[in-house]
Amino acid sequence: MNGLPDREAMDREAIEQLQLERLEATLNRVQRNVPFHRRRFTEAGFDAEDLRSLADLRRLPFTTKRDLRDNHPSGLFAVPLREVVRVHASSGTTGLATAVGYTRNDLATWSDLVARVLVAGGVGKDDVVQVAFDYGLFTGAFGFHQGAERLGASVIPVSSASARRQVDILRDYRSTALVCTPSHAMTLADAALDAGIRPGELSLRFGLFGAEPWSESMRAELQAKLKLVATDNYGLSEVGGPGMAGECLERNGLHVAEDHFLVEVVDPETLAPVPDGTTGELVVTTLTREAQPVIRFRTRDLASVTRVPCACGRTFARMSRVKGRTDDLILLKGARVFPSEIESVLLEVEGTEPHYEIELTRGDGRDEATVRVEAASPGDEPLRATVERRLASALGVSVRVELVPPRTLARSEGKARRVVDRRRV
Ligand code: DLL
Repeated sequence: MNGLPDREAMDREAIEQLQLERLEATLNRVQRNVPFHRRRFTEAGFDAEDLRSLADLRRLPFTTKRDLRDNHPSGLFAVPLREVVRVHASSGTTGLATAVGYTRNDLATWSDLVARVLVAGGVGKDDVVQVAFDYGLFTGAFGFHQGAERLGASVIPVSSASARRQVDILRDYRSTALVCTPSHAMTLADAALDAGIRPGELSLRFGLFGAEPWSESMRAELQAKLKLVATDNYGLSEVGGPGMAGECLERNGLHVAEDHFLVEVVDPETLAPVPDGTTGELVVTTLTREAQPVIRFRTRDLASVTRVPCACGRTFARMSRVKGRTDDLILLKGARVFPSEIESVLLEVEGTEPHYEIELTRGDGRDEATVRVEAASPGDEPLRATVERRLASALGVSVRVELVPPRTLARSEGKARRVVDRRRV
């Protein structure tokens, strides 16, 4: 299959040579076919023919979500509409969802890339893959569906059935791999427990979770509750959806498909590149997308990248877990807090459940945060005080904690909404 281990184990020089060739082709194509990019190149005094090294890419301006919105839905297409065979869209968490087009070749590449992520996460052609993402404009379900089919696995497209029904399907169809968001996996784990189904009764072996931030403690919890090996995978619709990066079984960073994507990490304020290992904003350039290439797209996701080869033999750069989004950052009494940091603490404290919500309010001109977390004994005052103390010491700022009875916080079927911001209401 195109792009399985030999490609993923290329040496660095060969990777960079391939990237340069593909970048040259991409820049030439967008310069020729997309007025937006042509104008930006001219403004920067850049001609695609001048590209000599990967570093020359830095001469080009960044593309932002705003640029995609201004050109929605098809203004950034680099091919005529008749060559676009599929359209998906971003989830629109931070405003207007923008369209993403695919040519026939884009769909084939996408399937290969997701198949790679599945293989890296332990899945093979004998597996039964239950896809519990919502089928629709969201890229997650179709991406994994096609990737699993490409691999030759059996696909169960459950989409968004009720949690109880999904658990029955997990059991009855003996699904061996579960693909969804980590928060949804947690909902399924609880639903299994409620239905009196012990994890051992399920046939699950691998969980491929992504599309939202999660933590190592959440991984530990999911692995224990569902008796599977859980890997993280990352992507965004603007670059095609899932398939951009995924963990191998070492679970030590997400391998970026560097033959199809070029990643940079920049300081989100100065936009200057940061060294490997330093957290910054991830910037992505697509190297093979035909319908809608993106050039230096600012993802707003914060992560670091390392190019140290992995113990699994893959040489592609690895990105860290996404630490948060630049726009998720909560500024609380001068401290900078990410929801994922709160999650890590909550999951470490014995007695609380991995279901929580952070409510932000403004009282007396000051921002306040209330963390609501489910607990089996919501009246347990010492437990509440412990959580408050642990959060204060981890975050460097105090937040109010409320324990609420199990199953009282809203469950989402797709991406979890952890932060309820009432400051602007
Ligand atoms: O969420 C694509 C995807 C589908 C990835 C299925 C993985 C699995 P969007 O809806 O455009 O695309 O949302 C992209 O979700 O910029 C991140 O902020 C967040 N995100 C995606 N994967 C992860 C992850 C899909 N593994 C946005 N960890 C991205 C943290 C993630 N955040």
